[in-house]
Amino acid sequence: MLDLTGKNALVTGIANNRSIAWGIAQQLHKAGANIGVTYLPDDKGKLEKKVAELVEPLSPSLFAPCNVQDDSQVEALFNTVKEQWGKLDILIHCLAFANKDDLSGGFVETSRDGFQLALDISAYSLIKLCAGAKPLMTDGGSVVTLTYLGGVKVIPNYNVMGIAKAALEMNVRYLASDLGPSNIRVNAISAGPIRTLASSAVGGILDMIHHVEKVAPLRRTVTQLEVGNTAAFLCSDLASGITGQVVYVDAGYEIMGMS
Ligand code: NAD
Ligand code: 0WE
Repeated sequence: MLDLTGKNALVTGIANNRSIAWGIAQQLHKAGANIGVTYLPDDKGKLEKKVAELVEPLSPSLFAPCNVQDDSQVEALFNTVKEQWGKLDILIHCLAFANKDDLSGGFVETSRDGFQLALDISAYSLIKLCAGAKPLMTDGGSVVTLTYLGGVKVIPNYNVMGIAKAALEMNVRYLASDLGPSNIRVNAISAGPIRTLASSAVGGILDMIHHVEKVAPLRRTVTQLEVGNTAAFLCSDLASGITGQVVYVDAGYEIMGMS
C-alpha cells in the first residue's frame, strides 16, 4: 500500500491551483505525509498570501519563503525545517525559469545572462536544495524533480530550457550516485505538456497539447494529479529500489517516432 504517514515532505514550486507542485502536494497529503510548502517571495507578498490560502486544506506544518537564487534563503529554509521537523523525508523540486525572450526565436541568440539565469534557477537549485536536505534526511529520503522531453530532444522554442533540463537530468544521476550511500534516492518525472502558469505564458502551448492528444498512445495529455501519483509512488517505500531514473508521465508520447 502506498503509505507516507509519518513522513515529512517539503514541496517547492506551488504558484497557483494549476501548478504541478500543487498536484503533487495534494497526492502526498492524501497518502498521509506531513506537508511543508515553500513559496517564491515577492515585494508585496501577493504570492505568499495566494499560496497560503490554496494550501490551507492540507494543513501544512511548515510554510517558508525560498528563492532558490539566494543561498541565504535556502540555508534559512533548512534551518527552519531542522527546528520545526527535526528530520526530512521527502523533497519535491518543482520549479524552473528562463527569460521569456529566450523561449522563442533563434536559439543561437541566447545571451550569456539568460543562459546563466535558466541554468541557475532550473538546474543548479536541485544541487543546492539536496545539499540542505542531506543532513536532515537521517532515515534516508526521496527527492523528486520535474523535467521535460525538451531536455532530451529538440522541441521548438524550448531552447535554453532544454539545456537546463539536460543539466537537471544529469544532476539527478550524479546526485543519486552521491547520496545513495545515505539511502537518499533522487529521481525525475518527465511530464507531458500541461497548462500551468509557466506553460501558458508560452506561445503555442495549446497547439502542442492538441498535438499530443492526437498522437500519444493514450490519446490525451496528463494531469497534475497523475504526476502527483507518480511522485507519491517514487517517494514511498514501494519505490525503494529506484534511484537516478527519469520516469515519463506523458501518456506515452516519448516512445513515438514520426510524431
Ligand atoms: P508553475 O508556474 O506553476 O511552477 C513554476 C514554479 O517555479 C512557480 O511556483 C514559481 O514560483 C517557481 N519559481 C520560479 N523561479 C523561482 C525561484 N527563483 N525560486 C523559487 N521558485 C521559483 O509551472 P509548472 O508547469 O507547474 O512548473 C513546475 C515544474 O514542472 C518546472 O520544473 C517545469 O519545468 C516542469 N514541467 C512542466 C511541464 C508543463 O507542461 N507545465 C511539463 C514538464 C515539466
Ligand atoms: O518547463 C516548462 C516551462 C518553463 C518555463 C516557462 C516560462 C514562461 C514564462 C520557464 N520559464 C518561463 N519564463 C517565463 O517568463 N515547460 C515544460 C512548459 C513548456 O514551456 C515551453 C514548452 C513547454 C511544454 C516553452 C516552449 C515550448 C514548449
